[in-house]
Amino acid sequence: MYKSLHLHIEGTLEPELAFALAERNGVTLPYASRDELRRAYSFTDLQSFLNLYYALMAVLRTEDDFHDLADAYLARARAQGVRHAEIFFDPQAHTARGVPLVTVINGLARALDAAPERHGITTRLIMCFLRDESAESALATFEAARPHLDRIAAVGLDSAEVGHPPSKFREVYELAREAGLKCVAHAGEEGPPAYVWEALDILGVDRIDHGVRSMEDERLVARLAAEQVPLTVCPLSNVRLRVIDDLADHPLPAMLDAGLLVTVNSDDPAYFGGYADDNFTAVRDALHLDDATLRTLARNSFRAAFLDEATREKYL
Ligand code: ES4
Ligand code: ZN
Repeated sequence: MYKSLHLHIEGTLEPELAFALAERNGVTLPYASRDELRRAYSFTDLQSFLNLYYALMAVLRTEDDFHDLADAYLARARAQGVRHAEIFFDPQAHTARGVPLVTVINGLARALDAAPERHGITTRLIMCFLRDESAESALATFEAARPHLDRIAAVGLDSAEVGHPPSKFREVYELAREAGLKCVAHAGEEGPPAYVWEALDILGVDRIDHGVRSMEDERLVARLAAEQVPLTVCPLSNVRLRVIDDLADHPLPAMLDAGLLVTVNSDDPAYFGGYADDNFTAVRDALHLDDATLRTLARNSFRAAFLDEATREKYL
């Protein structure tokens, strides 16, 4: 039974749904067919992926679109054994296209509210700021979301990492924490270990998303191990975005050996070749993980989840 702690809902948009929503909304995609679109999924780095990820979002326009996207994800996640999902969304990627924030949140929330009954999955929603946009834009997004904070468990930070250090977002994280939200941030995916230090020391995050490049800094590894800071690692993502050359070379075993609280997650499953169980199966086979290690990974995601006491008991 899996907990999914690092999943971008926009990254679950499968070509089939993209074309269906394009037709429903009268949006023309620059791809003739689903197969042609799938052929565009050969990425050279994070930015080459983000270009397609943002372009395809053009099909997401109405509250029903966001509902249908999330509902399709939840069905697929449950089929892969996910029982709890903490789900990122990128409000600025939609408001910048003229889709109101309330449309996005209401659509997602309608699917998430129905998820325990309909799919047997509990959920949390994590609102991410685009780090390649300005600090002012993040602040404006947070203020616009204030009336909806009862639906949001945490804030996060994603998009193009290099050149956009966590320190840029000190103020908005302070406001989020004051409002009672948990804090996470992508750091150490393409960016250097210094960005992981900043996420910890300046943003005060409760988890690091990715964090694989932390392994380049011994002192940082010691800190992450001592404080048991959860790291949401995404193995298939790392390979597809060329953060790691080959799954067989993934630092996951070294991270576990160093005593880090590592979890396995799927990131943008429609783009990177797999959902939760696909990621677990891939690392198990490529890295020859034994059953005890797989159990440790499952336990870690339980420890790292933002569960309230009642939900936690349910999963004990
Ligand atoms: C993302 Cl893999 C990854 N990294 C950073 N930002 C993202 N947004 C969606 N997927
Ligand atoms: Zn991510």
